[in-house]
Amino acid sequence: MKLLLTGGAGFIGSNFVHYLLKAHPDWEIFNLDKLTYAGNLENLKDVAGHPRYHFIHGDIAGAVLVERLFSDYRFDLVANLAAESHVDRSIMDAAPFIDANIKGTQVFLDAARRHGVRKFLQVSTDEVYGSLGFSDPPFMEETPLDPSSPYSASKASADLLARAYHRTHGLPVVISRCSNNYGPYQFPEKFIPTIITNVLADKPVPIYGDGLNVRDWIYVEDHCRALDLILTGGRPGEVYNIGARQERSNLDLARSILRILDKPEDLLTFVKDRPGHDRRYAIEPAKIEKELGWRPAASFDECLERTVRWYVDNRPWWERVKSGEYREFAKKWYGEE
Ligand code: NAD
Ligand code: TDX
Repeated sequence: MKLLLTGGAGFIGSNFVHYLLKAHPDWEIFNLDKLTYAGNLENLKDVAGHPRYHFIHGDIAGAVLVERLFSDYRFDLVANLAAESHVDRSIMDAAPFIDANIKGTQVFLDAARRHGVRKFLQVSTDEVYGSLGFSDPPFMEETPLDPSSPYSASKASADLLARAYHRTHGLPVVISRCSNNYGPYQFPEKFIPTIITNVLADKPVPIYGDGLNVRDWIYVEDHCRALDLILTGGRPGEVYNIGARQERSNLDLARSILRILDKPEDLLTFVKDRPGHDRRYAIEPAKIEKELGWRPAASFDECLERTVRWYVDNRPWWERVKSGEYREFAKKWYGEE
């Protein structure tokens, strides 16, 4: 089986590459990644020479390259993870989000349609559903799309394109919508690695607004296992929500991390709120649990401790990311690209 995965040098993508190489000893994995600021080949250093893993440096919106890859390699499966992924950046400048998340998805869908694939997995997010009130029921697969940020609007657009290619062209598309991930290799612009790395450096932790916004957290390896199950067993044309039923307010979460690291609460600093800040996300994962037998492998507390420990043990990794030094790695590795 040949799988083309996009965005594999990012947080979830690099965890997914590691996961797939172990889970499927007969699969060949091709990773197409543009290496934006969020792509870091250090995340994949240990698999760089693996006989079943191939890295391709390129843009998913580059139609010529994408067409060549599909005709040269005849992929069986596609998992589209590549995206601009940070809400705050999309507020500052939406343009790269339109190019990568919408245009890139369209280019990929067209290539898959021309060449045929067994399954096209579009990796999406719970943010496309918009914001919940504190007492609302969680998002279901049928919940109408109601995105708030340019990021989530671009992901919702990609979902609609993917669904249209299924309905119009019969492309075997499945869409996954997962809640907030945490774990190793997450870029320290996102909330959990921001908290951990700031606390480890005794720097203030920025809490947006009143800190009472709620997110539903999932350990990245549980997400990877869900994606694998959807790729192999998900029904074409269907959407699968993924979430571990672990809602936490931002303030509670930050306090838990301070407790794990035995640091004082006065590091928490309230700052100006994010414009259009969604109040609450909560995912109902009953469909994937029932249809595909998915369950999280370990408790939230255990996975959070494991994640904090990873950042403690891998300080050089995040220090290189925060200083920008990690970008030199690709140049050295590939001889000055
Ligand atoms: P990330 O920002 O860590 O990584 C994104 C990767 O995509 C990077 O390696 C980057 O270089 C690559 N990329 C960006 N634009 C590209 C382009 N035009 N062509 C090729 N590669 C490109 O993101 P992440 O957090 O790992 O998220 C991965 C996917 O999962 C995204 O589609 C995101 O919307 C989705 N998702 C993320 C979360 C989360 O909590 N992080 C939750 C649900 C869904
Ligand atoms: O410094 C911060 N302080 C803070 O209070 C940051 C970075 C965030 N926050 C808050 C905003 C959110 O309520 O923490 C919460 C989580 O923020 P992010 O890590 O930026 O995640 P979110 O906006 O919820 O989006 C994430 O989950 C869904 C990912 O970035 C998306 O890629 C994914 O689709």
